[in-house]
Amino acid sequence: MDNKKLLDNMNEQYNFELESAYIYKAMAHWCEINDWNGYANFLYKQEEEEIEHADKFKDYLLEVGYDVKLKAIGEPKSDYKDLEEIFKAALEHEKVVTSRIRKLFDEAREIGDYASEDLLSWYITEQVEEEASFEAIITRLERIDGSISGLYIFDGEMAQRQ
Ligand code: OFO
Repeated sequence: MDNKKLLDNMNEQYNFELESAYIYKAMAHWCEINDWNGYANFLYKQEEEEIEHADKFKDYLLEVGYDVKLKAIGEPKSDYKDLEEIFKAALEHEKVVTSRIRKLFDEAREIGDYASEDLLSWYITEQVEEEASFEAIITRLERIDGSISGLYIFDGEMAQRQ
């Protein structure tokens, strides 16, 4: 592992964050199509957050003189059974992100790249929040257990995410 390889891997993660945004956008579309506008709002905000995560990598890579590259993004899953399936898929996705970030952090540490390590530690903290937020939603949906009135009340709360 050298610095160039680490930056290549961070460029991959830049693209992966954009892919995350695309996945959440598709989930939000499913919610809107199924008239769950509050859950859709939450997921569109999540999409925006992923773009911010992506841009943080992009800004850093440009700052250190790396030739940032965009890659093709695959078609995201668009067919879901219900809201629980969506948010469980989101949590699983976040777990993948967490393991990728940890791997990058280990690589930065291994080569003594303090600046990259510092940037990646921000993402490590952010991932704790990301996973906790989806876990809380899943717990709530499990408690609601398919009750339409419960789902509507929660939809109203999800509409509040700024
Ligand atoms: Fe959802 O944390 Fe970025 O990808």
